[in-house]
Amino acid sequence: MTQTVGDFVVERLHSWGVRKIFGYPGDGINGVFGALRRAEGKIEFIQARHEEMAAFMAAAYAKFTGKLGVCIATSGPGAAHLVTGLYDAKLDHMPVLAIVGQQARTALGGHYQQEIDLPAMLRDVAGAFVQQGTEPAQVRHLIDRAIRIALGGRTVTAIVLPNDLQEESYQEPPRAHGTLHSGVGYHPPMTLPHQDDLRSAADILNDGKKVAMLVGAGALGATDEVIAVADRLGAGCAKALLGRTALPDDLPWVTGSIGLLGTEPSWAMMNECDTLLMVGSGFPYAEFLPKEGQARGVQIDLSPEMLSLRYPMDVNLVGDAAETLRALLPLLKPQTDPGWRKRIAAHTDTWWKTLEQRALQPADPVNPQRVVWELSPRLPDGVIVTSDSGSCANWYARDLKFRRGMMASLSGGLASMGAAVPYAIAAKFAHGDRPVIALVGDGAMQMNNMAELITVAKYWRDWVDHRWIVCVFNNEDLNQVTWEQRVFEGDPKFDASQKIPDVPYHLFAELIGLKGIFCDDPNQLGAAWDEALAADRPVVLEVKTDPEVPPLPPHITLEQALKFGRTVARSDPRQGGMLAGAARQILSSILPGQHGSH
Ligand SMILES: Cc1ncc(C[n+]2csc(CCOP(=O)(O)OP(=O)(O)O)c2C)c(N)n1
Ligand SMILES: [Mg+2]
Repeated sequence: MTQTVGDFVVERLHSWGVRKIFGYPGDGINGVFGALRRAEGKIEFIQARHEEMAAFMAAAYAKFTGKLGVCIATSGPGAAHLVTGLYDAKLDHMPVLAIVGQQARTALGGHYQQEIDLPAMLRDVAGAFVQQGTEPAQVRHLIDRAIRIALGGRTVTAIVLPNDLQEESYQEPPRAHGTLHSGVGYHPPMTLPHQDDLRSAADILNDGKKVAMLVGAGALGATDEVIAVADRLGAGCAKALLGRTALPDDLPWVTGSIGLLGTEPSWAMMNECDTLLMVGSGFPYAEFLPKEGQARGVQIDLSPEMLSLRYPMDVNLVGDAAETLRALLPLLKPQTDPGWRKRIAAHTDTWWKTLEQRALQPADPVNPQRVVWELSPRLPDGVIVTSDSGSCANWYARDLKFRRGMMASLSGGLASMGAAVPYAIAAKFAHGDRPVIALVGDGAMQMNNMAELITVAKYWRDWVDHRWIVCVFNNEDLNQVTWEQRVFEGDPKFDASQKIPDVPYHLFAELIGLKGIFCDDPNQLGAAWDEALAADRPVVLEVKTDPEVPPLPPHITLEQALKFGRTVARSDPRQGGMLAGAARQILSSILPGQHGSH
């Protein structure tokens, strides 16, 4: 049989090392799906319930493997569904290729069914490279360029393939004017700053008496190097959300997360430092970094576009985190005064006790912090944890104590709801031998994560390790927004917008052949986690949590406190419970060791 363009696409992807594609079919892309079938498993197709979920999976697959993520969808609605997941990849700098179908070349421009201007639609999200194929001899360089640009630029690219083109016989480009003869392959460079610039950076860091470090996703592969540099400088280190596992949380000088979902010691360290060393992070909120002029700064990032963006740095280094820190280390003088680091460690130690106090506060019925607090010591070695956007991201950011060798991620830059389950599915396709745990709010569950449990039911038997758990925080509320409205806007809870139906998530799990566990007793949480982790199949652990426990930022400004006060003065429908919840949380942070009034 002659090779079709579809066959060639599959063959070329295989030559590039692609072994898994996440997606959903349709007649706009049938020519490639036929080719996938004919290729007999050379590339595994993973069927999601929705194209957006397939794009989240491709993004997460890239995050958890370091390889290209690939997603595929049909023309029109299928391609449009991909877009949010593609933005997730783009904002978190993940290499993802989207392959989408299109109506036949002969129909384009004809207001044809399912015809939308896909290159125009994809222009922003896949702006680094988006092309619609028109000729068989063009397809080779479209694939080669789309993949190389995605990998080289750590970004999203897209190829649009009209369905009649996919069915045509493939032709290699003839040796003629107006043709391209591209090839396969890409190896990322070792990126290292010049020695002079490293010395300038070292001078600043050596001058520092109180060095604060901030590491992000770019430092995930540089754990040893970050530790070595921090030890040499006597520094403390905070972690941006996507760099949550860059450092284990049992090191005393690791202050944990930073930002709205961050910790008090991170906040204090940034306010008191005289020097800032930022590595591989695009952490967005400048108000959590030192005040301008307070600290001298050095930043290391692979991408020049991320340098000196949130804080005006004295030295901006373009480089790979591990290599650059390794090259910097011999230029750094050991810090002789242990005082700064001791202070950070003491504050961090107190903070962990505060978190425990907060987690153990009584609630109605279960304190959501305690759900994560109880999970923390039970995290299995090598676990991959994902979180959705919502109040559980606070507990994910603050309360989990990650150890070395674990992985974790969420939709960081886009902070989209609905990513935790597809991320957790992709984690299994990336590392089938590792246990996976997803933390998800009930709103995000209803939005799309619930349907994606059907994908879990379809595939879990293929996974070497069957431990796959989604923990649902059933608070019948879009709680993160409820609290944002209260604290930042001074608005009371708006039931029409915030309240969501109570759904028996654990029973849905049972209905589709997974295990369901329900917990509404804080004293049973530990046993519930143990049961989930010992199960012989994927589990939905549904916990009935209290929406009146505030996901408080690490510090509350006076202005916010005043707005909060005004909210309470107006009639919030949950005034009593909320006040009690907030008071308990605040009291337990001010007076660690004391329990707030119930
Ligand atoms: C796609 C999308 N829509 C809306 C939002 C805004 N948003 C952020 S968190 C949140 C509420 C999430 O509710 P739920 O999943 O129930 O978690 P909870 O905060 O109640 O724990 C909303 C609406 C978003 N981040 N993403
Ligand atoms: Mg909720």
